[in-house]
Amino acid sequence: MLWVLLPAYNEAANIPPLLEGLKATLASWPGGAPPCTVVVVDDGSTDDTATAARSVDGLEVVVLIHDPNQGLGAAMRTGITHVLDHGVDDDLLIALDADNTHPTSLMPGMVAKADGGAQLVIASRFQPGAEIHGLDTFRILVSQAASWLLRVMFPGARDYTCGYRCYRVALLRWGQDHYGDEFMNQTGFAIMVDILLKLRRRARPIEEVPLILRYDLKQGASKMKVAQTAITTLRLLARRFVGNPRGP
Ligand SMILES: Nc1nc2c(ncn2[C@@H]2O[C@H](COP(=O)(O)OP(=O)(O)OP(=O)(O)O)[C@@H](O)[C@H]2O)c(=O)[nH]1
Ligand SMILES: [Mg+2]
Repeated sequence: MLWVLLPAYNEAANIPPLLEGLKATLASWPGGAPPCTVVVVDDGSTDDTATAARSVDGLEVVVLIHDPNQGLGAAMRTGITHVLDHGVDDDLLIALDADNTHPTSLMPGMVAKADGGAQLVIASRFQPGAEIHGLDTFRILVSQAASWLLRVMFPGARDYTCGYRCYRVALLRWGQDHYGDEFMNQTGFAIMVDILLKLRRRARPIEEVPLILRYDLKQGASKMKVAQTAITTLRLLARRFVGNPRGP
């Protein structure tokens, strides 16, 4: 069974086209699609994100509500906890941004790699064949710098910050059992790096597929606070690097 997790903050305009894309992906899945449940975490949106998430027929969609807004990390924690509570170890969880920048057409390739034995598959901007449409040069440079720094400090992956990932539920359950409350304790964007650092040895070898980033399809302005996220993430890396993180 496939769980699709969408953390969503003011994504009412982006969720319907994303879910229509998911329906098309499932309909044309090579060899037939796995049963799929979508989990949308509406993170205290002030628009109609929850209504938009329920507006598409033909998909099983669970909407979990945060009120008020708690941040991407808290939204991920709520969604992953729901899947751990309702799914089984053999299930797969694909998380992606709800702003329609991550094409669902990459999912069959990610699931094929997971079925081939990978416990963690990342849609990566740093694999041959990756394409970035519509993102400004500054953001591209920041993500390249982050990738370079993280690869040097914590080898094992190339794209540490992209949220488009496929996890075997057993791997997430291991993280929950091993780290307890610390597993998903980052409330903001830093959760993406943090989870990866916590799982990376257990998940080895992490596989990546080339990401096609469709930033040009995103409706609405960027909500990412680049400077604040960079500072929080750098602090986290320093702590992890110096503090000898727990892990196998
Ligand atoms: N910004 C923001 N996003 C959140 C929050 N909670 C959940 N999200 C969702 O987290 C995902 C990633 O956020 P994005 O704003 O797309 O982050 P990004 O892709 O790094 O940057 P932009 O696309 O430029 O905004 C999206 O699906 C958001 O809707 C929150 O509190 N703030
Ligand atoms: Mg985005």
